[in-house]
Amino acid sequence: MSPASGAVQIFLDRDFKGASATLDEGSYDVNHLQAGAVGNDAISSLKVADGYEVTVYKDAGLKGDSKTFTADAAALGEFSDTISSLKVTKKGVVAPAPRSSVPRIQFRYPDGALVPQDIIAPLG
Ligand SMILES: [Ca+2]
Repeated sequence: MSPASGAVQIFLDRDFKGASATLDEGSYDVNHLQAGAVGNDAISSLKVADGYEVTVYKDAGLKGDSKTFTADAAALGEFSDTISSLKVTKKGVVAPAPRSSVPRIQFRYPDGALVPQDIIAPLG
């Protein structure tokens, strides 16, 4: 199944029951969870939309033991009621290649100031 909307749906109870919250792509820290309907150390099941994955962490700040889910999970095992932060990403997205191979051409503004490298380097 897929969430009705958003990339990931989290639930207070196992088997997709109880209070829930829908999350879009991004990172969520303990304060986000505390402000939501589910809360900190409370997630017990979750749904993941096609093309997304969610990495959950036992501690705040995307730290501590972690596990990545790429599909719906009706129970979270040792992660049940422990999750304090999480990250929702598109599945299979890898970090861009290092830029070390980009030619280091330098440009200057008319006043002589060096244009920052990142502005002129091609993406990826
Ligand atoms: Ca925790």
